[in-house]
Amino acid sequence: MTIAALGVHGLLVLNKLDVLNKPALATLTERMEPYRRIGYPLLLTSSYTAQGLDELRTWLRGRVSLLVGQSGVGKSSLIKALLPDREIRIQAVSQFTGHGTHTTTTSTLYHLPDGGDLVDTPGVRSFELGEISLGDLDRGFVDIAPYLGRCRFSDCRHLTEPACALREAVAHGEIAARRLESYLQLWAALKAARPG
Ligand SMILES: Nc1nc2c(ncn2[C@@H]2O[C@H](COP(=O)(O)OP(=O)(O)OP(=O)(O)O)[C@@H](O)[C@H]2O)c(=O)[nH]1
Ligand SMILES: [Mg+2]
Ligand SMILES: [Zn+2]
Repeated sequence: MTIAALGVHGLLVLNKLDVLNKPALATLTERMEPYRRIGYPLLLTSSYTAQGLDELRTWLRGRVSLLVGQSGVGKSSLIKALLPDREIRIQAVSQFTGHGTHTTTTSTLYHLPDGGDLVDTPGVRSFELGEISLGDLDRGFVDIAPYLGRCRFSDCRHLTEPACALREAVAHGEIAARRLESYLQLWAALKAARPG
């Protein structure tokens, strides 16, 4: 969402492929499908088995990239796998909480051997919307944007109103239900943050 608003390219990386069995993998790829459809390629990787790393290298070549994601998903491990000669601090996922323990605390830029740079960032635990406007939000949801302004009521909240273009698009399989949910959640959060 914010990725499109910032004007950068997004690539989704699903790491720890080695721990996924076939059904789990199928479920996850299915869940990622809406993102693939709106232009975020999905890459399956494992820093343990090196699966997908060649493809990842190809994507990273010649650009500056930023690895973002929840703590413990393996961002630093991926960088380590791409740069085996660098010492990067990697820590076990906390057995107690099951959450990552924020191993990476500052962002570090690494130069890649094939050209390009990769920035390791501390894991995201919570998500802040920061300085984005409702307009940014609308533009960020490239799958929803074409339907905005097409509801029968100009003040449609896309909840239970009749002839809501967004709900109809969901019903026709043109917008993924989860995406509309996210959009409405973020919209409500922005509204609450700056009423009026
Ligand atoms: N099974 C499996 N475990 C992995 C893989 N990559 C990383 N891990 C493990 O996941 C845990 C977290 O890895 P990190 O690389 O520190 O995760 P991170 O995303 O950098 O975490 P933060 O720095 O806290 O944001 C470590 O125990 C890694 O060994 C993988 O491909 N497969
Ligand atoms: Mg890290
Ligand atoms: Zn509507």
